[in-house]
Amino acid sequence: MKVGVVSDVHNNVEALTYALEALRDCELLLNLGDLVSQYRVTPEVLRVSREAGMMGILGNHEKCILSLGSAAMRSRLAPADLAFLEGLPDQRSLSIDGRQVQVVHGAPWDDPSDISCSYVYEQDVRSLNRLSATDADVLLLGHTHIAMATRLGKMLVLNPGSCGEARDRARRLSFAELDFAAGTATVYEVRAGGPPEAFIQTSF
Ligand SMILES: [Mn+2]
Repeated sequence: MKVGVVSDVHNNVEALTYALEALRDCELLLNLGDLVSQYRVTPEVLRVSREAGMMGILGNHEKCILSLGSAAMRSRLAPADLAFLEGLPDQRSLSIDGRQVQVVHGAPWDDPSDISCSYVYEQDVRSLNRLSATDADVLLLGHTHIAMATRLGKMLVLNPGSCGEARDRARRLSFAELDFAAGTATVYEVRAGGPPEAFIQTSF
């Protein structure tokens, strides 16, 4: 099965639409959270995500919108959009082609009741050591807006980067595709006016 992964879209409908077009062969589409932003929700991004049948989780921005202090923000949302956000789980555990896949926004140990999420960077040995306790074949995470693919024992840890708000040095927007039959994971850069370009490729 081919699985498309986007994270941290932050209302960027144009980049999400680009990624969905590139991922059109995928049978499953995942969104790792922060589809919208804490102080701004573009209904269009929710519509595009829903129409594509994306399976999502909460990011810290959605958790903030759903928290006690954001009643004013919630009152501005269409009921269906609010219900959509309320229906998102904090994490997901999936079985895909016989492999265990854990889907989180920041890190598996994040507290669902806390709106802050952990940042896991490739250079952060302490966090990576902590991740190695995760019982999964593939761990998908986002939040840093920086793409990463690293192996911890048998587990692939993959961050597709942000498909909406670039924060890496190359100012890249990106998304990922995992081919579970071939055992390959690829992170692609969104390139305006052209086809996506792979910049991380690994096997799992
Ligand atoms: Mn985030």
